[in-house]
Amino acid sequence: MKNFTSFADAGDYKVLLNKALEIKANPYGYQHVGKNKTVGLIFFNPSLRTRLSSVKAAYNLGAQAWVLNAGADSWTLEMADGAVMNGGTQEHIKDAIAVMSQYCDVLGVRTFPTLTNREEDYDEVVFNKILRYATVPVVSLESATLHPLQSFADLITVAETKPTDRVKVVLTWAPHVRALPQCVPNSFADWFSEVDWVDFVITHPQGYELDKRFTKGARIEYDQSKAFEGADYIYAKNWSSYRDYGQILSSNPSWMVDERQMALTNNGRFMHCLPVRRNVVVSDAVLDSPNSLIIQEAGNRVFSAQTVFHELLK
Ligand code: AN0
Ligand code: CP
Repeated sequence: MKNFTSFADAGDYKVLLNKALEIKANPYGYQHVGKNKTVGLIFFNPSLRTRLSSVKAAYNLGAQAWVLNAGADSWTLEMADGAVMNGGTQEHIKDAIAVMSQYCDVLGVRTFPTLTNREEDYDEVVFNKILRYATVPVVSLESATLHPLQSFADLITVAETKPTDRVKVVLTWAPHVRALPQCVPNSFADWFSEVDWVDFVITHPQGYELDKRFTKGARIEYDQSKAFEGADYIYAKNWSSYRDYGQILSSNPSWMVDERQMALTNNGRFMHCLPVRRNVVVSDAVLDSPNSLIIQEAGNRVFSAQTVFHELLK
């Protein structure tokens, strides 16, 4: 593993998954790997889980971690190549990333999409600059289009709870009041469409089709009830439209995940990456039910990050 930005970077997912389960069973057993090492974490957007689980993951490995909230804590960064910097920006991303690489052995970076310029977002213009200027391995803490540490934690969660060898996993769109990125569903599809013991189905209203690059031929079912039939796992997430880029096309409350839909599943477990708007995306009853995996899933963010840092530091 050189960098960790997508499913493709994970190599053989079965090997990585087994390593994560091994690390989870013995979280402090790899401290020789992180000894005298530093994990740097830079955030261009807010975070609760990614920030704290990455710090905890570094500590578990015996490494130190620092966090920089770009813009808020540092100089205002210029992204444009060749810019004449006589305006508001104070430091070029080229210099900032090269300098931060001097202060760590792995660099985690969170960027976010514009949701207005699809080409720029899907070309990962900002993240690719960071990959170009970093001189240490880079881990995506969520880019403009993907959130691989989340999907890896989701895979760990399904693997350790699955009731049968084969399981049906359904990714469902759900309503939200703001236009959100496609990162989490893109990434979930990027990973789960590849898992050979998962029957993967995506359900959403018309117009919410994700980029085929990530759905990779997964079954799409426009009837949410039909999709939920027999499901072992329901993974809810809102996203804005990829086709009508960044737009909210529907706020149909009947897509909110409630006990009514969960009753159609095979005693289905509920998952969400969090943060979640309660009683907009999913009802309290589902989130607080014994079948809700949301806290275990968030807990597994430590082990997805720890496994990836382990691979990059070892
Ligand atoms: C973000 C998103 O939808 O991508 C972060 C999720 C991990 N969520 C919100 O902005 C609410
Ligand atoms: N799930 C997730 O990445 O949460 P944060 O945005 O709080 O890091």
